[in-house]
Amino acid sequence: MVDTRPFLPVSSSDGSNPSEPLANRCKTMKMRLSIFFGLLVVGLFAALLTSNVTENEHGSLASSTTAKPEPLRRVSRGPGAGVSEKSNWLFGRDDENGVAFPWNNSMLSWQRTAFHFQPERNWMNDPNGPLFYKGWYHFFYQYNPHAPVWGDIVWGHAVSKDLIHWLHLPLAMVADKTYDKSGVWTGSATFLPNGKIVMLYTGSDAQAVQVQNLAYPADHSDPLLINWVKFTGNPVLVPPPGILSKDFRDPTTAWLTSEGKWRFAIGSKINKTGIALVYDTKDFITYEKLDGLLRAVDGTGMWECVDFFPVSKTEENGLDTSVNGPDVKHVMKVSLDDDKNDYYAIGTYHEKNASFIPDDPTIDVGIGLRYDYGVYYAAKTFYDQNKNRRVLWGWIKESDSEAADVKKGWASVQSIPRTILLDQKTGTHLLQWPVEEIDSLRLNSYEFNQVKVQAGSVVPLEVGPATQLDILAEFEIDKEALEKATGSNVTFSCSSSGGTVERGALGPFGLLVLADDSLSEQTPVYFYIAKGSDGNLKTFFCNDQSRSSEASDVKKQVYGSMVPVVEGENLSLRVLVDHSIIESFAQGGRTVITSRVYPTKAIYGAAKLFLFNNATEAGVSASLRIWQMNSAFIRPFPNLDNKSQ
Ligand code: DQQ
Repeated sequence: MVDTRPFLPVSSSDGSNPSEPLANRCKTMKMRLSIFFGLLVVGLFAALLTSNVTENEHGSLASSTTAKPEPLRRVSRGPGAGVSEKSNWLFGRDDENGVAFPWNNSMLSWQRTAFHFQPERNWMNDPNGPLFYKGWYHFFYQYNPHAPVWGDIVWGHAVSKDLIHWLHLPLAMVADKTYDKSGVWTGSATFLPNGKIVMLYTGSDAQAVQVQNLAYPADHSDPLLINWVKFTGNPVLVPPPGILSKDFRDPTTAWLTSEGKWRFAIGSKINKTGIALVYDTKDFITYEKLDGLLRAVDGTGMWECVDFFPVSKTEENGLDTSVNGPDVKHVMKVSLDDDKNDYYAIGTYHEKNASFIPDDPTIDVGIGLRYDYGVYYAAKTFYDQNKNRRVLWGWIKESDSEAADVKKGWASVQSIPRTILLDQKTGTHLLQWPVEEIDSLRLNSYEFNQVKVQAGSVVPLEVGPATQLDILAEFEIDKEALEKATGSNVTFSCSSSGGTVERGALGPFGLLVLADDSLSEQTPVYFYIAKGSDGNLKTFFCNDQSRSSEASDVKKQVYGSMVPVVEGENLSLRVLVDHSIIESFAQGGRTVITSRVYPTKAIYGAAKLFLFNNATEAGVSASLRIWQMNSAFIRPFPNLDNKSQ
């Protein structure tokens, strides 16, 4: 039976100790008052500093004073243009509107991330055509240069030497042709054997028909790849018979067949069945549509941003997209337009009939495993020939209201690029891990060894301001409690649970991230172990946003899923905290959750970190290494004469 009483912080509510001598208590009171006034002055100063925000292109400002609550309107963005909904609907029903929290400027300014990729302003969505060329990592992305909402989509472009510090370049492609007049949508890069690059992308044409177009760098000797040429024969592909004009988008990177042709997939649907069409080409000018499909799964709806790549069964490195053979498995990923999540399956690619067969059809693509159980969509990998690894990018949208995005003048971030490998221990999962370059942002570190966290307790971790952190943690659970706990056939799931207030014998326990001192705001990142009636243990990894903010106009779900724990492994997690984003990785990245959170109090110096254990029986012991994280340099490329097209 679970106990659903909320757990309490270990200290009493005002924090004073009645057994303390009066003189000490007065001294403590004086100290608190000076700290309070000190913080007040710092807070006012921060508000003053941040009140000078530039006007966005719609003329709206993040106001420096607390605004009155305003009603929020539901606006649809995307489906009218034939693409999935890009607007956040925070409140349940179609006719239901909510009220905006009176966000002030210092709260909104705090939300901007410090080491995740973001354009300087406005809206961003899918990653496009990532690649490494002549010493530079290139990142292209879906971008609205005019507003912090989806629309007017073109390709933004930035370069980096290390995937962490970025320099913004002029737009790579704008909507200037009839075949992409309504938007330069998602696409992928392919390297030809001569080292040249071709980019296939979807154009939403003047009639909003989805077509595929070819583009290539104007000057391959330019390491920055600033100028792009669109092929004069565009569009190279139009929707084939039987495919609706708005269901044909997002070509993958092409891979070589043994016959020496290039092959790639495009997402679509027929009725409610998600499908991936396959094309062959010798020259990227003429194309042959193959009869079969790479894969089709009933009931999954439109497939966006299909990704298809090999992973090694034996090695710890990534593979070029064209590699195949007995030591290789294939991964197919689809972004489901219907539920806005990225799903993958591991299986075998059969070149002869150009099909992908999942190892386990019960967890086929679109109905089984997800890359990330939080906010993460339209992801795309590329083979990084510089470091012999496959790198995954993913779009992390906002979980607040569009009105708040307009006030702050920006919307969306990209995940920290992640290396992606087959988990050779389980063979059933992928492992995602922040690229090693992120470690270069680590500043001073704090170590905590074997901290005992009793059932029903909270332990503060003194690490200074807790808004930019890299946390590595391992948990050992009391063995006796594990054995003693009675099993039950009640099934657990993070998303339908009550979050951390739902207590079981063996969990939840983990970290309280972005929490204020009184714990009135907190985002728990945690494990929950459920014992079945057969005595088997199942471990879940969850993220509870229900108390992440006192504001009502933000999403507050409980995210998560099961995480396999292999014999001999401790429970381990890594958490990257960067203002309004929390990326968390369990068991080396077997299960990953990204949350966007918008605290109103647990911000700046008031953001703290705690360990917690809300199990009813088991104690846990935690060992942690925590780094304060530096900010990345993300700014315009210096001294570039603005050569936009
Ligand atoms: N985003 C692009 C489309 C893609 C969608 C449009 C996925 O190409 O299907 O911005 O977020």
